Amino acid sequence: MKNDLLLRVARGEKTERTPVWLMRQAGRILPQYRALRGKLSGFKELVETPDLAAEVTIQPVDELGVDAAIIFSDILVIPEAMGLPYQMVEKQGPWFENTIKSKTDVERMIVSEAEGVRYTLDAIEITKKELNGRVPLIGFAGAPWTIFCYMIEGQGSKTFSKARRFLFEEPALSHQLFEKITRSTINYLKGQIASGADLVQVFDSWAGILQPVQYKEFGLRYLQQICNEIQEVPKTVFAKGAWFVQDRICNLDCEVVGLDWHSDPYEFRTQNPNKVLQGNLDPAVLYAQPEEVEKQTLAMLEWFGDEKHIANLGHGVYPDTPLENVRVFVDTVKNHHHK
Ligand code: 1CP
Repeated sequence: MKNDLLLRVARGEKTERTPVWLMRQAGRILPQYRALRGKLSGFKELVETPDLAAEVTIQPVDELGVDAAIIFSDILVIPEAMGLPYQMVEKQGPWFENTIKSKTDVERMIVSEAEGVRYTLDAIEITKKELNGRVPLIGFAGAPWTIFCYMIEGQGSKTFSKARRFLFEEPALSHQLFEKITRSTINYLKGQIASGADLVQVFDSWAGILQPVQYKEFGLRYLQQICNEIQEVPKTVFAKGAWFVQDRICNLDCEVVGLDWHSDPYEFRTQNPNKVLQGNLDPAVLYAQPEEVEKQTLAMLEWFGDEKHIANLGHGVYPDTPLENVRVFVDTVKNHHHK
């Protein structure tokens, strides 16, 4: 591998500089992406056509010079492989025709093998060939709690109150569903690794909406199961809003912990001196003037320190972010050499 900075840092090694990539880097911020996407029937065609998914996965590496690629897919491929097909509605987001409401619905869900998402495995194989060792390729999946949210709710939501209600009304049935999601996710991540993913990230985007006792019971427990079973490559856990269980997240068997911008980098680093941390600039900073973007990026680098840090945003880059500022963010990290 020509540039293995990300993997060396994930393993805890010292490096000459901090690696950088952006969550949601493959997407609407890039004109090449918008051009290709405009020619297709929709998001799903892109995800399900391996050659095209590989192409957009590599675009940010060519265009921005980031230190990693993340495979172009979505976390919702798992509910679909388990038996709940989704649609991606233009300008609105995901939509599921069927959702989980009863015991029969849970019983109908299958534990998916990795083959259930063959197109993403193929996309990973093609991407690896085309990257030809330029940078590592990150595989990913949604965390069981976040997947559960979509399976119950059937679409995005500010509160996911149906999903939270289900936990209280049907705790035993909820666990049955969590078991199936977790098994499917482990199978899928192992498939991605077998196809060439060099590191995997688990996104728990809705971690922050549960109260701590419940997040421990329905969130962390299954994250732990995933972390314990995936031993082939380094793992990153990104649990957005889960600052209330930060110690427990850091104690998971994962090499890297992703932080959103609610965590104070200096405090978090001081409290967890040995953990590799990823993050955490507020994506809204990238709307500021370029000088301000540079200033805030340098401040972040200083707070985390030169070791055990992977520079990223605290959540996905917003689609209307000026590309020039994305470049400033990436270049500022790349020009900052360690002493
Ligand atoms: O038509 C389009 O281009 C739609 C926009 C889009 C894109 C580019 C969606 C719809 N998904 C994706 C790709 C995607 N999704 C990636 C690929 C690569 C990259 O990061 O560059 C990844 C990692 C995801 C992960 C994902 N999908 C998450 C977890 C990360 C996060 O941002 O919190 C979640 C919650 C989803 C669901 C989803 N998919 C798409 C949307 C708009 C949403 C969110 C819906 C909601 O608000 O609940």
